[in-house]
Amino acid sequence: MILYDYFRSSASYRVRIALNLKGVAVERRDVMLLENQQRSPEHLARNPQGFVPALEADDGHVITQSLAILDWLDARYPEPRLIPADPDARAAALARALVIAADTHPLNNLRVMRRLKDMGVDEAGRNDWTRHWIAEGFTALEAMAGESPFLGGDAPGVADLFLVPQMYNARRFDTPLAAFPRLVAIDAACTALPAFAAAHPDAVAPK
Ligand SMILES: N[C@@H](CCC(=O)N[C@@H](CS)C(=O)NCC(=O)O)C(=O)O
Repeated sequence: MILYDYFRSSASYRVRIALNLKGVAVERRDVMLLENQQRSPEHLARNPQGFVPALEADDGHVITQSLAILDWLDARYPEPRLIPADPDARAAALARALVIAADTHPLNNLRVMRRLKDMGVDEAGRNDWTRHWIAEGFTALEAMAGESPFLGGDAPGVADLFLVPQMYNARRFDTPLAAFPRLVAIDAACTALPAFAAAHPDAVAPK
């Protein structure tokens, strides 16, 4: 399998963690976002949205959207399970993941930042925008976090795979985190695990 990836892409970081947790080896290929390789005809043929990640399965078919990739990995490589089977637990886990996937991360994507720049928003304004929407998402997720060591309960689950990369982004943009003690603790519990550490952007950055 081939993972079309970018070291700093938080959506790709989710998939890297899942692959590591499941012990699935892939070939990583960097799509250099700052060089606009995601808009190349070659990449658009893989993913018409012009995003990473894209996972090319061994039979050559390509899966896009990180949550769809995680769901596919769960079906193909069931252990450890990331998305619970029980309907109530499944809905709760996906709701937490989607706070980040649907309502936080898309607001600070590269294309959104570029659009804000084109509209005359300076770097300070763009960074403020990013911090604002992360804080909004984290405020809700903190209230949804519960008391378990991980968002997934006693073991990492799908929502943890969305939290950790978003926390990395939050720190990159100096987002104040004092209001989110549960999320900070869960992030620390996750990042202490080898599967998360090996997926960190610094661990996979091009040399
Ligand atoms: N909902 C998509 C989001 C993917 C996404 O936003 N990828 C970013 C990197 S984290 C990207 O490729 N951005 C390129 C751009 O904005 O031009 C997913 O979860 O896979």
